[in-house]
Amino acid sequence: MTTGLTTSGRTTPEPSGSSRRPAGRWYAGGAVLAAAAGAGVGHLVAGFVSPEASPVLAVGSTVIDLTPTPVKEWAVATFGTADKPILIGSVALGALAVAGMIGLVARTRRSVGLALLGALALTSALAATLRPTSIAVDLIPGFVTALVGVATASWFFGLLDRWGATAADPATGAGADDTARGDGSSGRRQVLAAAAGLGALAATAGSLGQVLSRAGSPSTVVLPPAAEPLTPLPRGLEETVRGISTFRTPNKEFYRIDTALVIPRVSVEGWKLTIDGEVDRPYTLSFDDLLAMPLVERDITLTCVSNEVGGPYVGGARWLGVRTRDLLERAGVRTGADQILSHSTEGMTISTPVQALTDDREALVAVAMNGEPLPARHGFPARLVTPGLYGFVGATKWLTRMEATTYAAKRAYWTERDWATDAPILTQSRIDTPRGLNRLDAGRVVIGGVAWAQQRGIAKVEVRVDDERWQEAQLGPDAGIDYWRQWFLPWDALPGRHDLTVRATDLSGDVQPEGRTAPFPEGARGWHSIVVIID
Ligand SMILES: Nc1nc2c(c(=O)[nH]1)N[C@H]1C(S)=C(S)[C@@H](COP(=O)(O)O)O[C@H]1N2
Ligand SMILES: [Mo]
Repeated sequence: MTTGLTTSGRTTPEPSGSSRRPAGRWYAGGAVLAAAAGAGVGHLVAGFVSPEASPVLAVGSTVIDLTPTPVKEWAVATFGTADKPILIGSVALGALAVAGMIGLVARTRRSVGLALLGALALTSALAATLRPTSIAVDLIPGFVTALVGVATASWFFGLLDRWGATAADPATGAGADDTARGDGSSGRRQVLAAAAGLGALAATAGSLGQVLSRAGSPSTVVLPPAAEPLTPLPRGLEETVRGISTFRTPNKEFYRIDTALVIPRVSVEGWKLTIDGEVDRPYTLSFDDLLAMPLVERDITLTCVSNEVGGPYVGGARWLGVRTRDLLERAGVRTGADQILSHSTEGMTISTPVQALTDDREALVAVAMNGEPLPARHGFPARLVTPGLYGFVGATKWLTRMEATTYAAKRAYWTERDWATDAPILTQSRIDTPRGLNRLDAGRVVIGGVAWAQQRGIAKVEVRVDDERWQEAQLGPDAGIDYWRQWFLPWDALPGRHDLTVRATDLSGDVQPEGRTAPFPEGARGWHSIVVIID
């Protein structure tokens, strides 16, 4: 047995002398396999909790988020639709290469190597939380990756150490990997079997994760065209006003608010929509039945009641869906029912006035968003979208049942938590650019942002610099009263500290009130104001 002393007799920090360990490439390879196994299991876990938080995808997405627009455009122009696979492949290869180098370190400095490997894996958890749409559970896949990666690496390195200790011939100085004699051959077999095991774990977990994150995936659904298509959305001000919210919010950037710890993965095959309660003819539809009804397109800006003045929980999208009016008329809602209590697959209940779901605003059971099937995080396969109402009273995701009832008889999830029972969206305006507390050069600055007053429409947006008079901003394209308006105002900025304030007026002539209120219980009121410093 070896004693932990090298032939020179000098004690090394590690129990067995490094010269008796297999060559560095074994450790590098082991670290690569352990990293792959960790990432594979992380990907599998992500398939359950949050596919976007899969370790490689999270890093890739954050790379995309952080890439300057010109570079992104170059990548799209150069690689076309292959840009994403290329990015993901590069991230994966890069991470494995780093893991390999860490393996070399781990050969002689075990704890440093393992710590570095853990840190590498945790980068993906960090990347996942940096995403604009991240939620707490997005941390889990990265942590699992770190745990599995470090544990399997430590185990594998241990096998290598033991192999080295038994196979090395101190007299000749033969390295373990050069010898297949004596005890060494069984050690080598063990190491190779372990390596194959790690490879298999990586591959199996990784592909299972892939299956999971695609199960019930929107990408498998083919949607029929709208019976009443809209003309394309006009070009937005984002082409000319740098830093303004895009007129249409891309699905990937659309805010996400829900109570679901794990994004429900609903398969189209098993999904049903039941319309029952106080109705004459209760019925149940399959997804195909739903798609067979007339589909209409609507441009609707969705807003969360929890959005603070100036906050991010608002987005504009083109929705495709079936009118709730058509669905409810088919069931025949009895007079007396005043609310539709909608239920989601994961148990959320949301109450919406029957009125709002049957009047001319044309609320939808939406199946697509911006030309794509609903993303899982936004309610795949079907959700409610009610123009003019905050999401918590009109935008049930993963919708599966609409129950006609009364407010007196049944209370929805948020109502039980003392939020408003009926909550029309309040008029709001937001300054997107410049950003608060930015330092800018004196001269021409374009102030720009968005304003919304769903169901009423925006008539006017005004901006005030410090205590000067209100100046009317120019409005961007108009996509109807349920959609937000972009606006901008060029400003000749003089040096100093300035307050910029915005307020909107709706088409009924009501000016947004100045006084701020908290979002609870019926939405925030008040003007958005920022401070900028001009040099
Ligand atoms: N099933 C379900 N649907 C839900 C919620 C939820 O928690 N569960 N949250 C609602 C709230 S508060 C809002 S603001 C919108 C947000 O929709 P989005 O995440 O697609 O932007 O969804 C609504 N629908
Ligand atoms: Mo919300």
